[in-house]
Amino acid sequence: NSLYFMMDNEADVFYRQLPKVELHAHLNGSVSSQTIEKLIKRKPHLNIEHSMTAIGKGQRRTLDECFQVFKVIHQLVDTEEDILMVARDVIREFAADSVKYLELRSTPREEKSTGLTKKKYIETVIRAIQLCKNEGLDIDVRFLVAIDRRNGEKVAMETVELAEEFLMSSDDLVVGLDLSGDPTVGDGKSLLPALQRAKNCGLKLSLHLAEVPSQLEESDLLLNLPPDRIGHGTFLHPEVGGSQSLVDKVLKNNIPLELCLTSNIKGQTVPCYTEHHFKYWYQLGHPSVICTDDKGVFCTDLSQEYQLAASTFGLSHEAIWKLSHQAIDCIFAPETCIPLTHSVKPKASHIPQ
Ligand code: 6MZ
Repeated sequence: NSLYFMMDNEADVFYRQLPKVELHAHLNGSVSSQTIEKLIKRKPHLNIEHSMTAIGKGQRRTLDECFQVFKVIHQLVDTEEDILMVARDVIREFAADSVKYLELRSTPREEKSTGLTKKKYIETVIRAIQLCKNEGLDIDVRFLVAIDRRNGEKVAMETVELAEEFLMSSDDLVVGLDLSGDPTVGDGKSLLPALQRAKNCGLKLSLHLAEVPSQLEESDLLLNLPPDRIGHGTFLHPEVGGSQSLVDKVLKNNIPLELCLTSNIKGQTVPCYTEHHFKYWYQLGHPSVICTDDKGVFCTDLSQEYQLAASTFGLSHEAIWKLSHQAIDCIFAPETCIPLTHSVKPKASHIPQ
């Protein structure tokens, strides 16, 4: 499969220049190799090598091994200063890839040894977003506070309460909540009260659903909320062991899917690009948004993900424009405060014939 050997970050100019919307990007999974180098220099005593923080070209890992990689990165990012640098670098990199609207998500962490608190964590990400805005970068950035499912219902509820505070005070920068973390750990059902509370207070919900086959019962319950967007949804449809009733719930509520091709291949939840569930949902005409997931860990970027979708599924440049443009309908920022239609809307003259 020649696609498989595509050089990292090699997307051609059409995809690079395409104005894009990124809706599924975990902050600490998005750290580039350049930023990792800076972090390693700051913390030489950890003896972390770059090979421990990224899954390179042609490599695959089990999903479990992917989650070990995040633990290594978390060791490198444990102060306010680190978070500020990481968030600014990640935003600049997305902007340089012609991403015009970005929703970053991250799990607030507390680090007793450095004095980092969950509240400071969120404040620091917000400060990074504001600094990037002041720099004049052509990108509109919002933040989703993430719940790591392995931490259980109490932490989930505390996270929702924290997110609620920022929903009121962050000038519309905090717009929602993400449920993520190792899908083989924890119980989504027990998190329902926290998620319901988040929904009731106006936080938009993006939930990782059916990322692994064992999550179907839980996904069925979580779909009843319903969430505003679904992360991955790899095993929802009947062709891969899901069910028509799960698909019907997604269709009935018109819940967009955030689809991350390289992540699913490298994490081995999907056997090859041609079998990616993008095909199933795209053929149904269901809102499907191409995203990166963890551009640093999986050595990709959004241009490359669009190019992979195009070459795998035979999509024309025009179809790719449309796909990218339709992502605007799935963003969480309130419509009143986005100048997006100006910056993202493709001009007809830009679409190659
Ligand atoms: C589920 C994932 C993920 O929050 O420290 N995360 N959760 N599935 C995935 N598919 C590969 N990729 C990343 O970023 C890292 C965290 O994001 C979640 C995990 O909880 C991971 O620890 P933050 O910025």
